[in-house]
Amino acid sequence: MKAELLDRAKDAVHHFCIEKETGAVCPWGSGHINDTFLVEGDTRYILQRMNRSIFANPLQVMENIVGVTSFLKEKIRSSGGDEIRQTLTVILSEDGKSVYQDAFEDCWRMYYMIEDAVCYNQVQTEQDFYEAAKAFGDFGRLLSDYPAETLHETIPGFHDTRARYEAFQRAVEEDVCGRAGNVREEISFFQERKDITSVLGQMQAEGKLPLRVTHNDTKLNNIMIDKMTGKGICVIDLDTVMPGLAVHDFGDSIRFGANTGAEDETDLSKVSLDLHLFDLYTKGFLEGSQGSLTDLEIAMLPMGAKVMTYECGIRFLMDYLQGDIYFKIHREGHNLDRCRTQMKLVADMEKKWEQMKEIVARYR
Ligand code: ADP
Ligand code: GN1
Ligand code: MG
Repeated sequence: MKAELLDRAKDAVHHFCIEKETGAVCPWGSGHINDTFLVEGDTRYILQRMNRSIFANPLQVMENIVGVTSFLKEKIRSSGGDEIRQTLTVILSEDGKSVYQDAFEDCWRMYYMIEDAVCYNQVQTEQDFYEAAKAFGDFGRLLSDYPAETLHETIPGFHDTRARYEAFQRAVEEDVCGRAGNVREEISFFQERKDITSVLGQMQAEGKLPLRVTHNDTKLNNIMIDKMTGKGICVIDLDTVMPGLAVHDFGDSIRFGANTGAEDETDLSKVSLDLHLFDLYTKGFLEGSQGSLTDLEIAMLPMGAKVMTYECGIRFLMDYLQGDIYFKIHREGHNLDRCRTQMKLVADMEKKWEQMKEIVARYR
């Protein structure tokens, strides 16, 4: 990270309504989108510079987050929970806003750090994964009566897989960085499977799959696991809470967490779908959802997993083709490595398709 950005983060800290004396500020976490910092002190905070090329309207993002977290806090309070640890708390800026806008027009926001909790980039124990599943399922259920019409669409067409495919196809044709020639096999892989890009959207358009308030980015590192109890204590990264499909939330967790390798593993022999983890996640997610999903939604969970993996694959490949302008990368070819793990996973899901369906059928 550039020293200049760290200096700006240190400056931003002083524009929030918190105690004057704070400790060190350091880069934090491994998200692909925002610039995240930990602010040390008696009370610890998470400070983020919101990604402004991705979030065209940061104030709308924050309106969603304030709305959803206030709603959740009320539910947590009334069930006797801890509203500071079980959902994010937006710390206001010195002029009472949910963001501080600096001289560069960047928007900074601050939350309490969720203490005594961890998040993982890969499953450490299967129990954690099961608990994450329950918490994500529960998150959807708690928001089932949230007024969806008040939510802004922070990234239009976020999980419109068909539209993502069209954009990918355009990126292949434009080939602005002259990289397409090196990745013909990868491009063909996705083109050959293009039919799956419309399956879920079609079912939604026909009214067969309901639009719900969903998280839309249910990676394992977007949930904090309580160090003492091992429970999924707090769902974080609420930038993309929008109306969406429950099967997408399920699928994105599988894509990331039920992978036997890391999202950016270069040794593809380590990458596969762990059916046992898939089973555990299905169990936990449905327990957390507590009967709020329809039979068809449950039946489509395997499809959610395959589509989300495919979609993420084309997003990584498209970003590689466009010169790595969306996801943060930490090495040359990083997006291509990520794309290849998603391809390997999609192919493995194809092999294990019947087993995935059988597992889900057992929980219906
Ligand atoms: P991105 O959109 O870049 O993924 P996130 O909001 O997910 O940004 O934050 C990045 C990382 O920072 C998370 O994966 C997590 O490790 C950490 N993090 C974010 N918010 C909190 C919080 N309130 N408490 C503890 N850790 C957090
Ligand atoms: C991004 O923000 P983060 O790192 O939790 C992305 C997701 C992708 C994911 C791939 C807003 O998630 O959609 O699935 O990377 N978030 C956004 O790891 O685009
Ligand atoms: Mg994140």
